[in-house]
Amino acid sequence: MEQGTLAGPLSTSVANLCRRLQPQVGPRMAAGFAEVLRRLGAPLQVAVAGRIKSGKSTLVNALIGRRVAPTDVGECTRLVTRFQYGTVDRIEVVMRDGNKEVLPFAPDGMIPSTLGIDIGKVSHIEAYLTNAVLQDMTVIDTPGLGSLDAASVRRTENLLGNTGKHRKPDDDDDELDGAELDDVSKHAVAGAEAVLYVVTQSVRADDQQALAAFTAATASRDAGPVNAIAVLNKADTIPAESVQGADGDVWKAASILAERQAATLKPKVADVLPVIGLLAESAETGAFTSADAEGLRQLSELEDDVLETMLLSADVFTSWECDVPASTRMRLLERLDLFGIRAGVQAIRSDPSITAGGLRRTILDASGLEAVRARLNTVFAARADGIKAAAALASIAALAHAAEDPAERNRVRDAIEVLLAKPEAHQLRVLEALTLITSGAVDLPPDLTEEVLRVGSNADVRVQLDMPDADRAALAERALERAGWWRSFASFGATPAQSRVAHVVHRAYFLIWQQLREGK
Ligand SMILES: Nc1nc2c(ncn2[C@@H]2O[C@H](COP(=O)(O)OP(=O)(O)OP(=O)(O)O)[C@@H](O)[C@H]2O)c(=O)[nH]1
Ligand SMILES: [Mg+2]
Repeated sequence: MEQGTLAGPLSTSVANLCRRLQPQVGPRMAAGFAEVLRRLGAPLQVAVAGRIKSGKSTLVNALIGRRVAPTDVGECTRLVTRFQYGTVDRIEVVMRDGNKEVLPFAPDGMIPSTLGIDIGKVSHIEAYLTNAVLQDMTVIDTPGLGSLDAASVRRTENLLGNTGKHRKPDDDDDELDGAELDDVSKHAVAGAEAVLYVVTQSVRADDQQALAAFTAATASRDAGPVNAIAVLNKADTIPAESVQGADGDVWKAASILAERQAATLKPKVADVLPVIGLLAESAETGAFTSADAEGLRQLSELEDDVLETMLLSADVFTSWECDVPASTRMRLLERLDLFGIRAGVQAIRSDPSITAGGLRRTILDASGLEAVRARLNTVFAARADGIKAAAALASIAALAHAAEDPAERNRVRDAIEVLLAKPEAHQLRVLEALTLITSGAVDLPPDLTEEVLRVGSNADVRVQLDMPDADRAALAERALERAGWWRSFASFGATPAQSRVAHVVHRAYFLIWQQLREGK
C-alpha cells in the first residue's frame, strides 16, 4: 500500500477518523476505511473527460509531458487509464475479476494500442510513470462520452460516479469473502475528485448532462466550479471568419467562443479556457524535434503565395509539388496541423536566428497550455485538502449508509458530526460558499465577489488579504477589520442568501486572524 502525504489539516482529521473507527466496525466497513485512507494519501485524482475525439488523450500527454496515452485509434482509447506516479515505469491491466497483468510499453514508449487481452474482461489500466507532475496529481484518461460503444460509456460513467442508482453486483463478480469491498462500496470510493472537461466548438445538450451528473456524484453535494475546469480544445480548427468580432484572428475567435460556452456551461464550471492540445503535446513531449524545426525552416523559404496556397488545406499541403519532402510535410502536419505550421513559419520569418528550442517555446506559447496549467494549480492544488476530504467524507457517509448494523451506522455518523464541528472543517463551508458565488446562485457586488474568491481559493495569507508586503501585525489588523465588516454585513446589509456566505467569510477572516496572532 502506498503511503502518501495528506493534502492538509482537514484530510488529516478525516484520516484520523478512519483509523480510530477501523477497529470498531465490521470487516467490510473496515476494508472501506482502508480504501478511503489509501485515497486520502494519494494525489488529487483529476479525470480528463469529454466527448469522443475531443482530444482528451492528447491533452493528457501534454500535461504529463510524455506521449504515453494512445490517441486516434486502437482499443485503449476505449479504456479508462489512470496515470499515476511510480518509481519505475510500469503498466498494469486491471481485470474485472481483480487480477492484474503487467504489460510492456510499446516500442515508442506508449501504452500499446492493442492489449492482446479480451477487452471485455478488462476493468481499466493503471500506468505508473516517473514523471514529476504526477506526484501532485493523478491524471485519468477516459473514453469519450457519447461514443457509440456502450461498454466504454459504462466504464467512463462508473469512473465519474454517474451510475445513478447503486449498481447491482455483476453476475461474474467474485463471491465476497467479508474483507472484500462489495460493488456498492467500491463505487462509493472510486469516483474522480476533480475533472478537466474537454469541449470543442459546440457544446451539446448532453455535454451539460454529463457535467451535471459528474458534479452530482462528486464529493460535496454542490460541487461544481470548485472542482471542474473546462477547456475549449482544438482552438486552431475554429474558422475565425465565421466568428463575429474576431477580425479573422483564430485565438480571438476561440476566446469569444470559449466565453459563450462558459455562459452555457454555467453554473457547472467557472470559465472555459481555449487551448490547442495538439501543439501543447508536440511541444511538451519532445515530439517536435530539430528535424521538424528544419522542415519549418525549409517551408519558410518558399514563396509567400505558394505557401499560402499550400496552407489552404491538409490535402493541398501534403500533395503540392515542392522541394520540401512530402514525408517532412506529413510529419509537420501530424504534429502541428496547419495553424501550428503557419505559426512556426511566421516565427522563423520574424526571427531567422530562432533555434529549435525557441520554436518549441513559440509552439508552447501558441498552445495556451500554460494558462490551463496555472489554473489547475491554483484551483485544484489550493483546494486539494478540501476536495479530497469532502470526497472521503462522502465515501464514508456512503459506507455508513450501506452498513447493515444500525449501531455501526450511527457510530460512523456521529463521528462525522463531531468532525464537521472542528475548525478545519470550515474549509468545506468555504468550498460551498465559493460554489454559491461562482455559480451565480448567490449574487454579490463585483468587489465583494472578488474578495470572497481571493480569501477562499488561496493558501497564502498575504495573497488572501491582498497585502503582498505587509508584516504580521498589519496582516492581523486587516484580517480583524475584514472579519468585523463581514459580520455586520451578514447581520445588516445582506439578503438571507448573501448572509450565509458572509458568515463563512467572516469566520475565514477570523481564523486567519487567530492563526496570525498565535504566530503560526
Ligand atoms: N488540430 C488539432 N487536432 C487535435 C487537437 N487535439 C487533438 N487533436 C487530434 O484529434 C484526434 C483525436 O485526439 P485524441 O486525443 O485521441 O482524442 P480523445 O478525446 O482522446 O479520443 P477518444 O479517446 O477516442 O474519445 C487526434 O488525431 C489528435 O491529433 C488540437 O488541438 N488541434
Ligand atoms: Mg482518448
